[in-house]
Amino acid sequence: MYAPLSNLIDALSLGVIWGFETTSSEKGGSVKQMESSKGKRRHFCKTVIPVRGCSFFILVAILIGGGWLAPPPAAAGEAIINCDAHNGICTQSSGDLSVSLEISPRPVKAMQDLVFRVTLKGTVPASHPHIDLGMPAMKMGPNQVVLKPIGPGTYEGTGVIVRCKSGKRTWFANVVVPDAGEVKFIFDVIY
Ligand SMILES: [Cu+2]
Repeated sequence: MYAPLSNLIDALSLGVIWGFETTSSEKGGSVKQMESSKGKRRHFCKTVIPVRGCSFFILVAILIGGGWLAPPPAAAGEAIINCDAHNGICTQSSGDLSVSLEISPRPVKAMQDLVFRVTLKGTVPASHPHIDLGMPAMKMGPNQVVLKPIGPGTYEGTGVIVRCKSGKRTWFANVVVPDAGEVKFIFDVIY
């Protein structure tokens, strides 16, 4: 949603740096050291391109720069990965609740039985937690992992992460703890 704005800012800063460097390398003593940045830009326009097209040139540069610097559309809505599930246990807190998630076997692959182990600290849930699996900014259909207690504050259940037709590999496991909160682990899987 905010990509066009950030592209514009990127393009503007790139244009300013480019203009500044071009001016600096070309001034060769003829341009005074203390001139304002506005003066530098005018100098850049006069030397590099005819004055008349300067504003238009800058506008076009911004548009082209924005296009070149734009991340692929796929990356725009991507959530930030906050768990390296291939490496071991991930832990997150929400208020008094501390939630650890371990997925095995590792590395974590799609289309195979996975064991999800959740360990809670600081909160005794009203009932057993569960996990909702999904993909950021995508509707993948319900995929819930039922968890059963295997020890004090520790729960386990099995589930399968499917292969997304889009080719994206970023999934989340939203651990829902009844009456205590929820924590979302975002991680990459292997297809
Ligand atoms: Cu998907």
